[in-house]
Amino acid sequence: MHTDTVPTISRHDYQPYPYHLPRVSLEFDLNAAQTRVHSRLDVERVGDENQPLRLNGQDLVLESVALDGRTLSAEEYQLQDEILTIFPTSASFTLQITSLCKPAENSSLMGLYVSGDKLFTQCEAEGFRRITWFPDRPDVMSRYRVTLRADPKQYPLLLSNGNLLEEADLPDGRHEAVWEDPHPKPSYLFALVAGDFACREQAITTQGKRDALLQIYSDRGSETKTEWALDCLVRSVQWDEQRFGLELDLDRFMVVAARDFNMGAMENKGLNIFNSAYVLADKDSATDSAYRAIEAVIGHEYFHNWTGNRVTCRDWFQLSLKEGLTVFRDQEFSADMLAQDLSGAEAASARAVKRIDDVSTLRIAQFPEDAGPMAHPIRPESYQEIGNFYTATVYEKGAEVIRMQHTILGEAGFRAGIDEYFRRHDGAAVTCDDFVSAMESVYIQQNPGKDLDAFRRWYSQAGTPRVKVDLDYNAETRTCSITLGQRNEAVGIERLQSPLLPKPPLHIPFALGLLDQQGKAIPLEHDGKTAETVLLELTEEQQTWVFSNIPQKPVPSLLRNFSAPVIVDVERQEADLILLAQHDTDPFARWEAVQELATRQLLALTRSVGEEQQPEVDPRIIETWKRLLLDADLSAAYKTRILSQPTEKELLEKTSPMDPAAAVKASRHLRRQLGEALASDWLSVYRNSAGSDEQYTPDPLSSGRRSLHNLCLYYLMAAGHPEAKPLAVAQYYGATNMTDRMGGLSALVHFSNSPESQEALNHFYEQWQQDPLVIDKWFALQASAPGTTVETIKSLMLHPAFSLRNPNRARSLIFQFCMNNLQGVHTSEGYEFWADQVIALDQLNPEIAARLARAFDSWARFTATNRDAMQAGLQRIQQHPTLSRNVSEIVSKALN
Ligand code: 0A1
Ligand code: ZN
Repeated sequence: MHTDTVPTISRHDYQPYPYHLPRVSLEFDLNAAQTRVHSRLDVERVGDENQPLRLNGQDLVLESVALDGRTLSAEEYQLQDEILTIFPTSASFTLQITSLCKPAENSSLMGLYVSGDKLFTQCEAEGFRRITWFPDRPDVMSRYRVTLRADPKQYPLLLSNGNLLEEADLPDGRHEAVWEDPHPKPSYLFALVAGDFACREQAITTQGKRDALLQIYSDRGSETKTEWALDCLVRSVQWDEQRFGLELDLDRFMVVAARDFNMGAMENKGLNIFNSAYVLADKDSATDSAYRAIEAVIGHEYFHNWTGNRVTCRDWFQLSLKEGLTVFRDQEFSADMLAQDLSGAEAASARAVKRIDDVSTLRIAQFPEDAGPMAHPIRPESYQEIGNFYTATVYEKGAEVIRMQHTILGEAGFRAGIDEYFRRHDGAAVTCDDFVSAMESVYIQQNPGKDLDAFRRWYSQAGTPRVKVDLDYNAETRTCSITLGQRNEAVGIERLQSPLLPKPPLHIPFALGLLDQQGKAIPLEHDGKTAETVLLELTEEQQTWVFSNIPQKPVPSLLRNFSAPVIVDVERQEADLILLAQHDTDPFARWEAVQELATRQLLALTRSVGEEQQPEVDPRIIETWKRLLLDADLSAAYKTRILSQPTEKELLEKTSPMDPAAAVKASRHLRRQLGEALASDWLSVYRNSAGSDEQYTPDPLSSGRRSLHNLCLYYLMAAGHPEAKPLAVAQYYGATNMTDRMGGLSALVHFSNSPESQEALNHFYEQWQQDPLVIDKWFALQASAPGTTVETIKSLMLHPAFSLRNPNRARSLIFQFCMNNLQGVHTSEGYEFWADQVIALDQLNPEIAARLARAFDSWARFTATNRDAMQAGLQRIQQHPTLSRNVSEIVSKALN
């Protein structure tokens, strides 16, 4: 497939489908080599007469087509370019189609595929067409009845969406199960699973007193690791009832773990299919972060049952309708879980930990995307391959756009908006605009005469807006005026299309606080209320707000809680940042001030990287770090965040031209200096934060303690402290949970290329070789280690445990190296290796290949040597004769 032959699909070309398919009946003769699917579709015309019926199909063998029971001859239908066209003559009819697909040959993991000895499906976005001929688009919603037939020995369990109607043994030795889903759904939410599984289940009663069964299916033997996932699911059900009044609408809700899966998980109606990495956990094999990730993903998929399934997308341009909203909901769920049982400042700090993690993800993954060749609005205008638009922009920025609506409307107003959204659209396939309109109905009540017109532009503009802040203090009038100005430059494709068109202003909620010179919060009068934090709604290019009764020139605390996904431009003295680092009562802004201090220091270091001697770190930074480290009022989890310096990747993004070698060197220098200067403090905090041998739980308090413990070890190792290595060795071998064990092992592997680190790695492999998820960590750790080169990776690829076909394995070794090992990959061999792997992966799994292909999207911003080598890699990929649509779209955009 080549770029010039790939059609571009535009949002404005949407046309409703001219037929309804109220009922779909599917019969599967399941077999890994060849599965036969008989479909029976009840079809009703809704559009004009004489409209042909077009069905999608991909990699299918068509056996027969019958219209109202009469088999059609090949002349009576058209089969071309993956479209089957039928020419019906009546307004309602039934269509029966028999076709074959080949699960064992399907390495794309889309449609029906084999994983181990089991069968799974993945239909979002356009995978259903690999199962049977169908209008594979989200606005065609049907009731499904599904019959599964298979060999009972190989596939004892047969699952699909909805309720199990009957099970029977068949005369030919096979067995069958019949499922019916009472809820109409689009094809992308269809699922089936067949194989031998263990099940852990729990019966629950919902708010509305409905009985339901929650089930987690996993490989036999791993049922000991599904307790946490089930617990997360139970809490997700309760949380959605309490926070959003949304109740489970099914008698049973199933989650099935798959070893081979392209993404995190999939929200198929009543039958979620998960990457096993987001299901399986026990204290010996999963880290605290894995536990939290499972909670987030279980929550996410469960919350889709309403935001995504009950109300779905009209077309794929509306993807953020369900994804942005559902990510926002899972973020809030996780934050509420962290803050459970806490109140006041403690609860705020617990929630801030989650906010900090989410904003860091946004900045690392989404900001660069929004500044690069793949920049797109959260509601894209066009695509060649929709699989390429499951992006940080649609998901994470999409969630920020929802969060801003929450911030503007307040919790109660947002809830009223959500209620209105479901009142209007339950059971329908709708647009992002429909969502904003529901929210707007509440906004108008709150703010007569205003609307969300400027806010809607968040859905159509790409790029990260910049907000410039000017503060003017008048001692005579004791007033402080704050001027906010917004600027949103054209990015990506926008640059090519309309370089001079100014983008109209957005509606930006900007949370602000003012501190006096002693660090005390100044009460602010705004909108008839007095508060420590005010929300300024910037809707024009520039606006000024004046605050009175300000006793002295204040220090502003800006964009509190990251109230909008923007970059703040402001001139600030180090002294102000230090004051905020000590006193800001907004825990997010406080963290931000410390990050800003560290970033300034790091950038100064990158500039002097060529010099003989690297400059000493500003003693005020060390002093700030020390105070925070020893501050008894801060939680361990929060301390870990505030004392972690920005990652090498974040720093790299801020260098211009981008210079990986300088970013790596500066990062290491600062880390070492902080390690050395505070060695005795790191050591004492390390000792005081040691866990006792009491029962492990992944609760926020003890996992916070473990994270701080590991951070101390990390700085001690960075400093080359004489006690560090023995501590790391002792921690590794003496650990009673995976968080401590990984902490010890990564400290060894990252900081000492010593016999001890190799021994520990070997020991780790020996111990855990039976557990694929742990071996993923083993590969990932080596892939990201400082001394790792392309040669190391190539030899790890020859390891018997490596396989390019398993996405988790490919991610743990190849992605980890190409995306996160700046020192290893930013070499000519590194780029060459990357291009080779994109090409190799593309032959197996285009979705995964296209993600790897994006590793150097920002190549044009690098220093000349790096830039030219990356460009050559991209060109080599582009010239490959058999490129998928997925990879082709990515590289052609990157080279444009
Ligand atoms: N809707 C899922 C994401 C997902 C998308 C595509 C997939 O296959 C290629 C799988 C999952 C979610 O948001 O969790
Ligand atoms: Zn989702």
